[in-house]
Amino acid sequence: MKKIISFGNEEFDVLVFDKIVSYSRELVGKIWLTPTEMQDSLKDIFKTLTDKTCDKVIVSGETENTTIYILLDKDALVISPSSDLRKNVLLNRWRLNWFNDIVEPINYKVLRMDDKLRFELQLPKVVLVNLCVIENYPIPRLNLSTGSISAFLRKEQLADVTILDMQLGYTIEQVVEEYKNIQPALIGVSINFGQKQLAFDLLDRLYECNNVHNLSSEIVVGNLIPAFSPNEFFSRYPEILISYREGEYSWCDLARYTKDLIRKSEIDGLMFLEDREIIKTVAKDVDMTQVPTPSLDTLRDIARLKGALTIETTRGCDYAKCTFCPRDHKLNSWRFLSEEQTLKQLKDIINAGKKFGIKSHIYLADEEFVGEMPNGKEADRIIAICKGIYSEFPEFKYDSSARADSVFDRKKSIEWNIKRIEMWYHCKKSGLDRLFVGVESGCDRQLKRYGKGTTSEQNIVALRILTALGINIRIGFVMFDHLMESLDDIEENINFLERTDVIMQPIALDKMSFEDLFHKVTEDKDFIAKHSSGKPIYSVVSYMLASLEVLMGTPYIKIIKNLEKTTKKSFILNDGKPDSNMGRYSVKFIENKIGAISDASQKWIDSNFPIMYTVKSLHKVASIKEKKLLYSYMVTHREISHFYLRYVVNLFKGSTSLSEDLKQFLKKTDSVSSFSSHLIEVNKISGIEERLKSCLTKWQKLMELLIDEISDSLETGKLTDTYDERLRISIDTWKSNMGIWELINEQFEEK
Ligand code: B12
Ligand code: SF4
Repeated sequence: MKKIISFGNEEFDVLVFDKIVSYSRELVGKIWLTPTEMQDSLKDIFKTLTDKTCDKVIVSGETENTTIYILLDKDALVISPSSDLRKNVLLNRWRLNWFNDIVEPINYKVLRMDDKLRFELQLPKVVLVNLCVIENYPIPRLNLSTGSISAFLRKEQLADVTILDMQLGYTIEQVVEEYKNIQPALIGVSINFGQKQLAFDLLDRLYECNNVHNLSSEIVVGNLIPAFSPNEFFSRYPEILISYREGEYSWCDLARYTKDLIRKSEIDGLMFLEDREIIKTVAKDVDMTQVPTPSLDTLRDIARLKGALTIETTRGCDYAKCTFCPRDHKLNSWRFLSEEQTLKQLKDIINAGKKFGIKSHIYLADEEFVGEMPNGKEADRIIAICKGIYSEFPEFKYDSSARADSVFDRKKSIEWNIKRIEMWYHCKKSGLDRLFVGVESGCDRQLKRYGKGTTSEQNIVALRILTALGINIRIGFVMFDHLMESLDDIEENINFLERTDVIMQPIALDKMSFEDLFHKVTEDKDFIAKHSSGKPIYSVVSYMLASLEVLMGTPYIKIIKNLEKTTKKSFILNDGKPDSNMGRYSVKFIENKIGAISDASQKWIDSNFPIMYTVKSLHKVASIKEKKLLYSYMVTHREISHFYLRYVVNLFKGSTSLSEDLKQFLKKTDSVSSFSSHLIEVNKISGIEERLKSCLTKWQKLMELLIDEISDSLETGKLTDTYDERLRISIDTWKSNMGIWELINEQFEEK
């Protein structure tokens, strides 16, 4: 006998329902689809299968608990294709024990609508905007700020979220148009370093829309910049809401607030103005066991733009002692996803990425990938994740980052150190393609100022261990800092970077135990000499010639402020006020000459940043052959930058002829004599700035050779550009800016 189900005053064969459920399962498996796309598709399939037009379809939830609500007359057909409907968060808010008489897991159920269910199903519309200064970051990466908040809201079934990511080409105008169309209850803008002016442009337009079109959306800003400078936002926009720290709980509360379920003062982690006073509510740490896979709505566009995938497996940092790192917004507590969650999220992203031809290569964005658990269990956690990865995804590759003392630490036991080697071995085996190591300096005095808790010797051993395990490394290096007293510190750094006995050849571990390897790389000079790769350290520096950014809220700015008090001199420029666009202070170097060299180096970085960032971003997603070529360009750029600094330091130390290492390098481009003559000429220039400008212009000629080579490769088809020619544009821009020496972020200072 046919089994019949009543739904919306109609009778349906149960087989029809089974078909709807099975179609729904297939659809929600496409985790990159937006709820709106799923809704439209479900409306059509319902019509095809039943010949009826439903009143409305609502899709809510995320990967695991995506739920479909098909509304017809007074009923709702609720389908939860991949999880037990009895656990549905929205229905459990509706009525706690609504499934009391149902003992087995179910995937769908027809429910009679009442006012409370109708109220729960009114999901406030939320728009989340990720800003981007596209000239600086032409290649996108999955944005986790908006993706994490969106996934959390969907998982809790509290809002209907749309993500607008300017990395994908949205202009302010288009964001405003979408805002007018969607008319959300809440719009959130994520404001990162360098995006303040862009944010103001957008916020001005949004408030204007609210006035002109009578919209009543609450406007919320979050991420680092508003958290660093709330006053500035409040003085410009007194009605704005600022979310500080993690946004997940704030947004859930904001959604409840729009439905009058809670008061503003009960919203987690929020700042707002009341009677001209800033009210700041408590921000709870997000429970990591509840953190879902970030929303992948933008995945298809990221694939189109050859962008990269990224994910966080941990949050925060409990080392928290680096003097240049502000911890207020990003938290001192280290929390982690469980092994199962990590593997599940990786699987979601890899599988979805594959559908659109994105390589199985993920960039882990963790602040502190390794972390610390009681009894050194953090190494076991990572080993378990690695084993999960290589048993399930043998092709998988990922990049991550770590501090040097997460690799090697003489203060810890030998067993601890050997276990770390084992851990990094498993990381390599599970596809760790590149590890970014926060080395920061090759000079112990500077390392102390940076609060790294490491020595240059420790950095060297850590790099030897990693490279001996066959792990590709990149290192973070902050060449200049404001408290640097002499050129000797820079020279020490340069000598460190030129060392060729640190990056090792990969060692076959089939005949050597982890313990043996530990002793060999820490004690055996002959072994080290025999197995060194001969590559200089500068070839693996991520950003060459960087200066310390004295960020707001850091121990470093406190040291400077103390120095001002004790010396009664002022070092902080702009009347002691920070640049709230970059969340940092402009600080005078205690040694003028070093300040001038740092300034010129920053101009060098900025003139090359957009093109090299594009090369770097394309390298992340290129085929093996193109990857090699792009990588060689990155190394050449590093090499030119390194020797530029060697040249400048030698010049300022009074040298009148080229040093041996410089000659060796310049021979490659046949330019020894031209640089020898330049050195003589530049020595005649008296002003520091003029001398440096002359050096920059001279060395830019070598960069030009590199840019021409990149351009040739593009023209001859050795390199593939993005579909909208972002590399070509970067090359042309570089060329047209030749000889113009200015700082990128000055262009975005408030006008
Ligand atoms: C990717 C990245 C970059 C990219 C940016 C790429 C791009 N296209 O924009 C690059 C490499 C260019 C970069 C550069 C810099 N970065 Co960076 N970067 C990161 C990284 C690794 C990942 C960011 C991320 O995805 N986070 C994960 C998401 C979930 O966290 P989130 O963005 O903070 O979002 C949460 C909250 O902020 C909040 N929230 C965010 N947006 C919104 C919006 C609204 C409306 C609301 C309500 C809430 C909210 O809720 C979110 C979920 O909880 C972080 C490390 C990290 N794990 O955060 C460092 C990090 C943000 N960078 C940092 C720094 C210092 C920089 C630099 C200044 C220099 C440097 N040392 O690298 C430069 C500045 C760039 C410039 N000149 O403009 C620091 C920030 C300092 C701090 N502790 O506060 C971090 C934390 C790394 C660190 N520990 O040192 N960075
Ligand atoms: S720089 Fe990295 S290790 Fe240092 S305090 Fe910040 S997050 Fe922690």
